[in-house]
Amino acid sequence: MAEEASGTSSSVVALPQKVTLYSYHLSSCAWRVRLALLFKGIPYEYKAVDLLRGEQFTDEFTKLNPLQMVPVLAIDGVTLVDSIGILLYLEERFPDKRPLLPKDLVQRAQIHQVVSLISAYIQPLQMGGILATIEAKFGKEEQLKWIQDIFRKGFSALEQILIRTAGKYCFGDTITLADIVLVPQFANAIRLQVDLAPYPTIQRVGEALNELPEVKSSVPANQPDAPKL
Ligand SMILES: N[C@@H](CCC(=O)N[C@@H](CS)C(=O)NCC(=O)O)C(=O)O
Repeated sequence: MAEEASGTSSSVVALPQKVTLYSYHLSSCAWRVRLALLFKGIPYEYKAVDLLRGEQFTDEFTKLNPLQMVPVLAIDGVTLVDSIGILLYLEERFPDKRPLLPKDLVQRAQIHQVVSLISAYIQPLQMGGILATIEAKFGKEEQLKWIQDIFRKGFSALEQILIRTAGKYCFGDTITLADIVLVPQFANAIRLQVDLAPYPTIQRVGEALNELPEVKSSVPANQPDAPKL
């Protein structure tokens, strides 16, 4: 990874006055935004939206996001929806606070390729609603096969990319947006009992990411709306 992405928090850009993240502890998309806010050192208020109880369908929440999904981020007097749009806003608004994209255009494109592979292929095909429909129509066994197939195709492609680009993390030894989207997907793979043996690079990078303090504090179990054990 080029040095330009390895900067520290040297920015003089003032922090926004109030930042509110609408999140659900188990949402992988909201987890991406929690991570970016933590890496960039932007304090935020956590507003829980209980997806299991259907709070995303209330009139109040639909006004914030007509697609009725988390995450939503209120920042700088605007309301932003969609995790990738939010990540790009944070990166462009606070480019010097722990940069998550390098300046090199080819590397940026490769990082966007990984972000897209995970956020536009792997994650949408295993959303809770889709898995519930498959289970209801075809049963638990077919649902598991569906999950395994998505991961097999998605992670095989990702492994081939990361073999060439990874250092300690997805692109060299610097955290980028690719790592931000990988963290929740890696956790989902483990939760859904995906065999990671065919993907040694993903496994190594995922485990290295899990050691970071920002990752530890952003995990679902550490969110205010996680069930108390
Ligand atoms: N492309 C959107 C997808 C957001 C998304 O899929 N959110 C899920 C949780 S990870 C959700 O809110 N689902 C609510 C539902 O399925 O009713 C993003 O990246 O933010």
